[in-house]
Amino acid sequence: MSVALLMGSDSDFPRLEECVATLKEFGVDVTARVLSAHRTPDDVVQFVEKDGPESGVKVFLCAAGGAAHLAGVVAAHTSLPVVGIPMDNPPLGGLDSLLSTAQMPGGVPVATVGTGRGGPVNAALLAVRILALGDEGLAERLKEFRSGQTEKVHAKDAALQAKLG
Ligand code: RP5
Repeated sequence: MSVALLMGSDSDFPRLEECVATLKEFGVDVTARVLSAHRTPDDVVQFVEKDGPESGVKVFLCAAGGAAHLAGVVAAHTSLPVVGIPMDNPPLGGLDSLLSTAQMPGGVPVATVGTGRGGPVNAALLAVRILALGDEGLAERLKEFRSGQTEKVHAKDAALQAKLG
């Protein structure tokens, strides 16, 4: 079982490194590819319909900016879950990407995360949650991650209280 992280351009990758790191932290295999809905449409279909599933891909994460149609095109060619990651590119800052990724027609779902730093991490965590439905070990690691996150916030709150006296 693995996750495919598709991006419209290599210029997206620096903002997706945390997504890859999060998947790796959970021990989830990830295949990252530059595949563009507009510039390499045939390659997208080849990967989504054939190469990806044959190599064990169960969830597609699709990052694109501007006229961000990658996630929608992927969703049109698969029944596997698709998570869209809108990139916060200039000149419009990501609202363009967010709307073009999220506003899918009924019947072709794309679960869209937010723009900005949290989006790529949340996309990875959604993929982990989906895979954890059929993997007890992964479900356990997810539980530990959530407890660790809670503890970190408690520690930050305690530090703030100590600082304020
Ligand atoms: C989108 O166009 C890509 O996902 C990227 O966010 C944006 C710009 O791509 P480049 O011109 O940097 O290749 O398709």
